[in-house]
Amino acid sequence: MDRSEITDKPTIEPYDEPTGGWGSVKSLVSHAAGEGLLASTLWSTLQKQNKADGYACVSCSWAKPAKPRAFEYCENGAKATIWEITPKRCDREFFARHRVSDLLNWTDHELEKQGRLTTPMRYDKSLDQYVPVTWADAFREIGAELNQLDPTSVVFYVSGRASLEASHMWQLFSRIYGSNNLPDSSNMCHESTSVGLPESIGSPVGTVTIEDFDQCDMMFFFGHNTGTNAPRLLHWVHDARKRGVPVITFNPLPERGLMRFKNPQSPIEMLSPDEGVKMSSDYFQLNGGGDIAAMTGIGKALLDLDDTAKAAGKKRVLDTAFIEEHCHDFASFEAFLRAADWGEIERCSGMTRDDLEHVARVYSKAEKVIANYGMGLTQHRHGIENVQMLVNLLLMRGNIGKPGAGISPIRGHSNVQGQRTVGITEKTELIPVDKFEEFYGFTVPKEKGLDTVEACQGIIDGSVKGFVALGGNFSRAVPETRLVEEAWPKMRLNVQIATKLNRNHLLTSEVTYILPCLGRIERDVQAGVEQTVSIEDSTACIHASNGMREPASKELLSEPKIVAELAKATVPGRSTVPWDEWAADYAKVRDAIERAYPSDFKYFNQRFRQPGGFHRDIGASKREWRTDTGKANFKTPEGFDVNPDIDTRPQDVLQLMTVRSNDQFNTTIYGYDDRLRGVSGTRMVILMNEADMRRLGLRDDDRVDVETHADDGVSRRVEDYRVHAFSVPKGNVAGYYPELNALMPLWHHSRRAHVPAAKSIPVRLIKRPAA
Ligand SMILES: Nc1nc2c(c(=O)[nH]1)N[C@H]1C(S)=C(S)[C@@H](COP(=O)(O)OP(=O)(O)OC[C@H]3O[C@@H](n4cnc5c(=O)[nH]c(N)nc54)[C@H](O)[C@@H]3O)O[C@H]1N2
Ligand SMILES: Nc1nc2c(c(=O)[nH]1)N[C@H]1C(S)=C(S)[C@@H](COP(=O)(O)OP(=O)(O)OC[C@H]3O[C@@H](n4cnc5c(=O)[nH]c(N)nc54)[C@H](O)[C@@H]3O)O[C@H]1N2
Ligand SMILES: [Mo]
Repeated sequence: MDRSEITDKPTIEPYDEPTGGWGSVKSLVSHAAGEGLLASTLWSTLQKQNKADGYACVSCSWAKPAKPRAFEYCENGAKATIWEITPKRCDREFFARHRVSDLLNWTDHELEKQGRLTTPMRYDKSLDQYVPVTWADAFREIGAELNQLDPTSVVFYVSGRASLEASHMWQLFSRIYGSNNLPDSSNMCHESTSVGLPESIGSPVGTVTIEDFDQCDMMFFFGHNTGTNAPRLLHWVHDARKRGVPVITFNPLPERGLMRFKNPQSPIEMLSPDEGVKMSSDYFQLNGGGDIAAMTGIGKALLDLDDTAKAAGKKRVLDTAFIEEHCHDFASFEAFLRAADWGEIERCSGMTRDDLEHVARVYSKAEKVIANYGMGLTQHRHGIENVQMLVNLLLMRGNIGKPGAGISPIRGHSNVQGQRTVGITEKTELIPVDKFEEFYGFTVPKEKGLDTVEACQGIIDGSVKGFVALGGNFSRAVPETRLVEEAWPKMRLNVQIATKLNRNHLLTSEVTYILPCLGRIERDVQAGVEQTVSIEDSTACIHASNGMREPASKELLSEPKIVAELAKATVPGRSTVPWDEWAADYAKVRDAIERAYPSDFKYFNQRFRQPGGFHRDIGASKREWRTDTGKANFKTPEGFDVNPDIDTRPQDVLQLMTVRSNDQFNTTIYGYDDRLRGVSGTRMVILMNEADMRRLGLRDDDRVDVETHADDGVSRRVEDYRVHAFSVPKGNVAGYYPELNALMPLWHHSRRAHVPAAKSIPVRLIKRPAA
């Protein structure tokens, strides 16, 4: 049951204030008070957030500049900090008071709200309770259990927060044990990027640095809610707008952050009565899934401009020298653009030809262009094609591999990008197999492991028997909630290394453990010495992170320590990895990372503390194309269809995008307000176009059940949502993740990349009789 609604009188009203501003300050103060956190403690902690001698924020992955602002944090980063340093404790007394079957009726918010986990716990089936266990017993039993299982039937999930050190150790442990089943949250997030960009430009990550943001003369934003999910980036957008740089945004929803912004760190702006800076010079509410069509229109209009320039003997609009020297197969792409039909482009994108031609004209005048994007592009059936299409647009005008320009996937979790860099992947071709085998004297299993979608499939069909998680809330984040939750107890082993209690911990298996760990903001002392960890941000820059707070409990162990102990208990003597030495001194893990990945991590220990961190070696940003053709590849999409394999023609089928509120971090729900969209007091709402409401006989506040439109024999339904008119294109509806994941079919994912297509779920609304 999902009791996400906490007030009887939720409200949904237009929110006209800019992002930042006093609303943001008020929200922070009330969150700190709600957690019982002293304001002085919060402010003294925040002074160190994203500073070279401090800790890397546990919220988003946006870049951390060498010269930080006095307050290099944002409303949502501060909320994440409050949530981690809360004085509340979910301790052994809590578990003694509550049965697991009762806790299963609690909301995500109520569960995490109990505070930090303090003690290792083991599930006791006869009591239906978690009971305390010693670390030694936990490691011994988990090791013995793992050795009873076929390694290929065990999944080692990682959420994107764990450090480079913990992540590198984790994947070695899993592979020595015999499993390449290393899905991570990236599988649900930017995997469309990780598959799409290498094919296009030979780099799995973006090509921009923050210096590029200072120099660009135009920016695109596709499908990213920057004001909520990477708010610090707004400072760079703000600066660019003050320089007169055009920023053109494509998003079905009117997201405040990219409309108006007031810098909460600028007293002058805060005190001025005006409405804040207009962040997007043009904001287009295109159809959900309409991006390929829109980008085709822009590309087609660029060709027209180029034809005209060429005929008049003027400077070409296409960067023909770049295309000639650096690109492969422009001809097929050009043919696709020329053949595309404007009527079809307008219908699929929901934009007019005039608007698309306007965008092309603005783009044709800019010399240094950055294209930013988020889940609005990656979480679709054609997620890869979306990403590659955006690269195509940049390539047409030579906007990759020069200062001030490039492709900018805005990553999610604070170290999700880095985890891939140091070996977290189910694909063995992406890791230095020979080196691991040579350095540590074991044989890396060669068959591909399970990604997130495949792991869910295995849990549902019973072939996955064990699940070990380094953070995250897997069952809640993935599609097909009902089937995954029903199948979970059939597994033999469930081990969750975590900081806060969540629903996945309550899906018990035969043997179930919660292992509480230090958070990144906490001091981590090993062998008497304070340790530093490291993370990679969205711009492929590696930073040090030093914990500063006292640990939430004396019993907590660090993630590297837990991984080392699990490995010692499970695979003793099966490799020469010096687990104890590594757990006692993380600098040694960094040396090991440098040995395995010398070009990215040269002089790792010497460089990672420097302000601003150091950059990885990204070939495409130097116009070295590490692709199959040795050039940047234009990739031609198949067509514009959002749901190519579902018949969405029936009139009552709507396309649901599941998004984050301003009051959550993924499955962590801080509260029930989404201030920037004017929603307060509820998460159980479907935002929809007024014309669709009339057509379907619905009015504001009517109650509906929502059902997935799919012909696969599985029933998927959520109940008792309220509908509300909102500014969203016809045919599209929006609501909140993770509650709506129950509607997402497992097979409904980005083709090839397997990112669940959370932004284009075909649904029907069924009106409930008035209560
Ligand atoms: N405070 C906070 N910060 C976070 C997170 C959080 O939950 N809270 N999560 C972190 C993580 S893991 C991630 S991955 C990122 C996520 O950051 P975002 O990528 O911003 O994620 P979403 O909230 O899913 O929002 C996606 C945006 O895409 C738009 N959109 C939906 N469908 C389409 C479409 O078809 N086309 C276009 N052009 N736009 C579309 C939506 O309206 C929305 O504005 O944020 C990270 N940072
Ligand atoms: N429908 C829909 N589904 C989605 C998405 C969507 O937009 N729509 N977005 C997808 C995306 S982009 C992502 S990234 C996934 C997120 O999926 P996950 O990364 O699995 O989920 P989180 O909610 O970030 O995980 C929260 C839990 O992590 C634990 N935790 C927090 N800090 C730490 C720490 O320092 N160490 C450890 N060990 N544990 C810690 C806490 O116990 C907390 O309960 O969800 C995906 N699912
Ligand atoms: Mo993510």
